[in-house]
Amino acid sequence: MPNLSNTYLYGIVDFGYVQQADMKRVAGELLAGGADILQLRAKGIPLDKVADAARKIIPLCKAAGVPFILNDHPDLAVELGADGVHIGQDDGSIYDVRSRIPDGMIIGRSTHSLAQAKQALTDGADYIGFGPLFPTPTKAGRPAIGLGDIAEMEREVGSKIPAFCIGGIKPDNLGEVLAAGARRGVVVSHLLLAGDIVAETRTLRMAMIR
Ligand code: TZP
Ligand code: MG
Repeated sequence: MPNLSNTYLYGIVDFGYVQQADMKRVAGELLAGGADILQLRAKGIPLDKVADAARKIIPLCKAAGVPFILNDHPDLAVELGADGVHIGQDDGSIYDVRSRIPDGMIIGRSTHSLAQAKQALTDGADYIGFGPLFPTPTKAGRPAIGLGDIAEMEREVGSKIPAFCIGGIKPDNLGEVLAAGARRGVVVSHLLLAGDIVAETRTLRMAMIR
């Protein structure tokens, strides 16, 4: 299994912000800026388009030595040779997904509370997402959980598996997220909408490493 211990910034190429024709370029820019993990997220997109984008991104990730994670679609993730699959709370049990993928493939789980984070650890997730910390257009309608549980989540879960805080993280609130105890983060819209994705990714990652 790819080693996730030295990971800080998790980048996501999201069809909600990136056109099919730009997938490869944007993935390349996130990687050039130093993203430590890369996910392809494609909500409501036909599987052939998801596969097409993934096949363009995977060689870039391999060349950069960065794990490639597919959001949803465990069977497609296996077929594509992805390093891992990311599943939400409504995507079935980690146990079930584990039974459908080869040994050594990463399973990431979205969590939206301390209780869900602890449960994901118990269930054998390889990493978690924890949020949304702030309201975000990327997951509209999902209530923000705030920063209050980050420290305990890091103590109880983040000390055992990587835990990526997510949701509305931007340069102007990253300081308070880190001060609340976060050690890793996912940034989607701020990076995908940036004028210079490489520079913005580099800047955020350096701020996370401290
Ligand atoms: N899960 C929880 S919040 C979120 C996801 C996928 C969206 C994060 O995107 P952004 O644009 O960085 O707020
Ligand atoms: Mg899902």
